[in-house]
Amino acid sequence: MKNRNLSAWVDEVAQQTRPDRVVFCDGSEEENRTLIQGMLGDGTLIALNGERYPNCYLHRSDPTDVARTEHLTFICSRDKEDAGPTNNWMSPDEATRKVGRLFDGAMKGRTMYVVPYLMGPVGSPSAKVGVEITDSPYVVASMRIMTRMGKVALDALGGSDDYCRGLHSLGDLSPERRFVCHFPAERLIWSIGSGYGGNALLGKKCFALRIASTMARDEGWFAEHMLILGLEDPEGRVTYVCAAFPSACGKTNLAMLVPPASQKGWKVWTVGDDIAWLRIGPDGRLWAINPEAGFFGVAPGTSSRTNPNALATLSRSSIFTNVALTPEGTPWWEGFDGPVPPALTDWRGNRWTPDSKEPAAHPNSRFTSPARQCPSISPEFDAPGGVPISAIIFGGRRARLAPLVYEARDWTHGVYLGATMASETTAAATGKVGVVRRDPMAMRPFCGYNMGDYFRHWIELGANRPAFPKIFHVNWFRQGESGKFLWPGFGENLRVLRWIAARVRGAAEGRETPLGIMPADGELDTSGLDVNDEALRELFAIDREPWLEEARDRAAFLESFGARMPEALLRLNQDLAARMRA
Ligand code: SAT
Ligand code: MN
Repeated sequence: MKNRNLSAWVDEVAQQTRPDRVVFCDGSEEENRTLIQGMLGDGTLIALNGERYPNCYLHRSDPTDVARTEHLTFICSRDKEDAGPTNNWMSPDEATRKVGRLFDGAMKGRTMYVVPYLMGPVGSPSAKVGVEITDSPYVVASMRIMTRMGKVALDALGGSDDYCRGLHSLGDLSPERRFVCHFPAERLIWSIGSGYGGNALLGKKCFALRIASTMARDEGWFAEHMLILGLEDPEGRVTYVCAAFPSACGKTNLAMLVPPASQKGWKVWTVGDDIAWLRIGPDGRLWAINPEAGFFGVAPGTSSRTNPNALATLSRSSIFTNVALTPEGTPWWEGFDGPVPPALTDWRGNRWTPDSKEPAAHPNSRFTSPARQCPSISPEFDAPGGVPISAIIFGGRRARLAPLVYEARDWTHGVYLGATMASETTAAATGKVGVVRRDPMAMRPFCGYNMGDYFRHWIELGANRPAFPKIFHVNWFRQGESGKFLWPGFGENLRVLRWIAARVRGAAEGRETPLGIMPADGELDTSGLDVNDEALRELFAIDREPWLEEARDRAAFLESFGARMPEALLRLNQDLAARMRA
């Protein structure tokens, strides 16, 4: 290997972990075929029906290892304050003693794969190289879908030592010895004891969000948990939008939205479904790239009604994790098209019938598919400079309180809306589902440093930037008194995107409210929808008492950051309470 720094690190890791064999991955077809053959041989993968799902495989993870484990995820900065109150912190010394040691001999009897990967389009000034060392062939095959992996990354790296190091081992898969540690100062990640998603595919949450967010702070850009889409209007003009929702709140569905028949001439182009790296361009605008090359999407609920583009994307060359299996050898999950099959094999490999108490697919089961297979993939997907962003949307899953859509009064107010986001928890992380938690910018589990500093970075980077995006807040999930969703969601969300694009282009007036700017009468197209005037009123209702309660809750959250919290956000929260009282 040409890169001396990299070969020295690989040697050092091999000496510690003691693998039987070391394989340097080049990302080729042939290498991938060999890996897949090996995994079919030892049961790590099950081949799916080759006629209906060509080149597709099912992987069943350990039943204790099915989601990200936030309580075992650590930021290992020297100073505890730099991790902040939303992160778990471990000192670098303790990490070395407690976690580093677990790698001693961890790869005995296994193959150690060295996986160079590029985050971002080839040739992009925003792209960054990472190298993951892993003993999981499933991780290698997944990284090949999720990133630009192999030779292309080594070429981009050349002789440089400018790359993010990630060391991953399955260890013994015991939750007692499971840790995901991040060392932002060293751009280093240690992950042991899990083979699952964001715990093990280190390019994704660990590098592209936690480590990259600290790099972005230092270098003056943003690494965000956001989808990127282009909304094309009937005149052919495309408005690019980023949106931050917490895990499993519909980012993939929105990014791949298919306009309903009523929305003639409109089209959504998918640039990314999970992560955006945003930089200030020479024109003073924010330009976004998607650092990833694939989708790691939530399977349950994906159907030709909710996301036909995802169904088309995952129908070939994909890896499924913890979904159910039909007798025909095709994947299945709750919410899939058609009637529920009379008999299935569930995600654990057991026989399942519609009478079974547990779901057939794990609620956080996933598909891993190449982005280029998506029918709505943007022609700009590989553009080295990215796409210019006109709007940033924050949102969460909230049964009450938050209106369908409103716009921030200015950039700092927009940062306030992001900083005070809250959402009901989902199955994407272990823990209780459905409890409201504060999840600023959908980054709470993914910000690699003190979020007080993160908010300051947001405020400062956007100060005096007239060409920066406008900021909006949406909530597709508001329910009426009876518990029924007030808004149809999915493809009909296009109508909300249209209002946002109109605001950005100066083609909608909006109306001032104590929360921000909402659509003026008639500006949100609801023609042909089953949303009556009463439902529309409820969707935009501002209930004073609950909002005063909310402002108190926000104050407590903002104050938990102490002196690190920018004054401006505290003032905006007092301002909200004052407007509600008025
Ligand atoms: O498991 S992942 O962290 O990759 C997916 C998610 O939680 O968004
Ligand atoms: Mn995500």
